Amino acid sequence: MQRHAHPPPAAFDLEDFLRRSTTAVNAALDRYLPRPGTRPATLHRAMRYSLFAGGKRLRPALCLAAAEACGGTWEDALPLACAVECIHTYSLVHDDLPAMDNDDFRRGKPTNHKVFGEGIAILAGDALLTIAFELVARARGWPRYSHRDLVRELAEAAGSRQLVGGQVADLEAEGRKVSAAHLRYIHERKTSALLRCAVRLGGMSANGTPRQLEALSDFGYHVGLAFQVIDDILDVTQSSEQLGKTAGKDTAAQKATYPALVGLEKSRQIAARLTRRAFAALAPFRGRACALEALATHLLQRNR
Ligand code: GRG
Repeated sequence: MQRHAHPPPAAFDLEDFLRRSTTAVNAALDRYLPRPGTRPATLHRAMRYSLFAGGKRLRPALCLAAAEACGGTWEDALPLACAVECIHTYSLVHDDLPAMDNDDFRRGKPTNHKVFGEGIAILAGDALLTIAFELVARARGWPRYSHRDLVRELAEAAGSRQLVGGQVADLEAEGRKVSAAHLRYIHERKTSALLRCAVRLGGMSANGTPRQLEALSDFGYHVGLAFQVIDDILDVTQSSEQLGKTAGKDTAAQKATYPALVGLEKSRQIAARLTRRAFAALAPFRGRACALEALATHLLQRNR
């Protein structure tokens, strides 16, 4: 019998939560993005093409769930949840470029540069990155967190020491033997930083206390690491159809991954251990973080 990493959250309907959060996020993104016909129309169509290509919307869901845990509203958190999704989508568009991972499929569709050409794909990524900060400016400020704090939070997570830095380390590790410590360094930056940022921004949108923000950081950090370990496992165990992106690319590109370093079984144990650490971080919420708990379980058990 499969042992649970932790008790599954009782009586929380995650499917319903994800359906509602995805609907709310999609509607907000549609409102925030320039209409597809706005000049230059090709650029705006390209931005919308990747943004509405069917991503799982996990980062915005984490942001909204964190806002709930701190007693906030979705309405206040939505601009920030959408900002994170814009950054995430930009990173995927650029990651798929021939100069990077050179991928033809993403979110079950041809990649942005396959449809719009490399030049427009680069610019669509640039514009998605930029609009994220416009969305932060649209959020309200809170007594504990000004716009300056929100901008800094997002910029640090997306910048050269985190997301982009992680991508550089990932590129440089290709074809090389890396230690477990270096692999963690890469995962902290290229994946965990933005998930951590998503939950922190959710907490900030609810004017969360410093203690709550600390707990969310700890949760986001561990859930983010688990997310990438699972992503690496799925790359070798699932089909391209199931994932909506080319499976088996990590092995082909000789990427540094946990399955390559320690094998599948040990990787699964590592992901479960990281998820348990994420659960433990939620203790200060005393049961008010059931959406976050359910999401952490879901991220560990996902198959795409
Ligand atoms: C600056 C040129 C330039 C490029 C930056 C920062 C960057 C490119 C890429 C980020 C690296 C990256 C793609 C990390 C992987 C994170 C990850 C596991 C993404 C998949 O997330 P899901 O499964 O995807 O949530 P969906 O499509 O469902 O949103």
